[in-house]
Amino acid sequence: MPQSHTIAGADVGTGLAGRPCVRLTHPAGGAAEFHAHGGQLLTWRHPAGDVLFLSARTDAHQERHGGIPVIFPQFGKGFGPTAGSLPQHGFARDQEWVVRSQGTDDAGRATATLSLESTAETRRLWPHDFIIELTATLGEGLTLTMQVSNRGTAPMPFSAGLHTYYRVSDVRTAQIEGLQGLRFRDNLKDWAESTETAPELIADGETDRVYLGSPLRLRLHDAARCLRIENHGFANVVVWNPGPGSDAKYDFAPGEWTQFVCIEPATVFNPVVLAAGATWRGEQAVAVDAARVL
Ligand code: TA6
Repeated sequence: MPQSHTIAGADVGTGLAGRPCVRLTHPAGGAAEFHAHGGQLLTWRHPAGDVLFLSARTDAHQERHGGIPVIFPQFGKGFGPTAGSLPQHGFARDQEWVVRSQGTDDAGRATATLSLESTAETRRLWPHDFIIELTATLGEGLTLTMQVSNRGTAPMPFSAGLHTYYRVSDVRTAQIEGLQGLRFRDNLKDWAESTETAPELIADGETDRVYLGSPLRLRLHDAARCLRIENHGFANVVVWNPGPGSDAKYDFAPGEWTQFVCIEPATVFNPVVLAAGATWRGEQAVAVDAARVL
């Protein structure tokens, strides 16, 4: 991939493990790889540094816990009567997606749309006809728009999310601003509910929380920079880091658990119920600012 980009562009090429991907480039936004495997935005190399975490290990499922895996149609192990009937976080991240279009938009940003449609295999796992269209747009910042349409004749209940792994200089000092006052449920405490009191949350030990009512704006500060994160359409935001001693479990190189925090726009507990023929839309937009001194 070129190191500097003078014009925006989106080209189909090959990425990790020789798999097809679209390479998005923009003079101010850097470069991003959008992979057909899982519909995963795997890397975003901004001129100020990598925004997304990807393990330095290449001997395992390097992409499983890095970049932005797509969650659909179940969050985690699921909730309610259908819990456990699908793989963890659903099947979309394991499917091969199709590159539908790539190019530049009217604002001169690089953009590409990948899609996943129901197949005989997905219908065996989950009895619905659907199409997901995921559009990545790279300008100064990066926007991911997830559109889910119900192509069946019955209502379609689903959960969805963008399991975003942000690279941070050290998770033990990185601060997430914008959660204060929100109710959250803690997966480490049998989903007990409390209110966030911290003006800036530091995930300095194992952390796995679902905040209720997605804030529209968050900031993630670390020693190097500040990220501005906006979520639309999702009901929740999840904050996750597996904490010390977790590297082997998640195929990370030693100490890599300190190098990321997941902040995931998601609809977790109460599924979206999409009427026949209807379309749902969720969006995550991320911009890079200069750091404030921590
Ligand atoms: O989103 C948080 C979470 O559900 C955690 O509970 C943890 O399991 C993590 O995602 C990773 O899940 P994965 O299936 O990708 O190993």
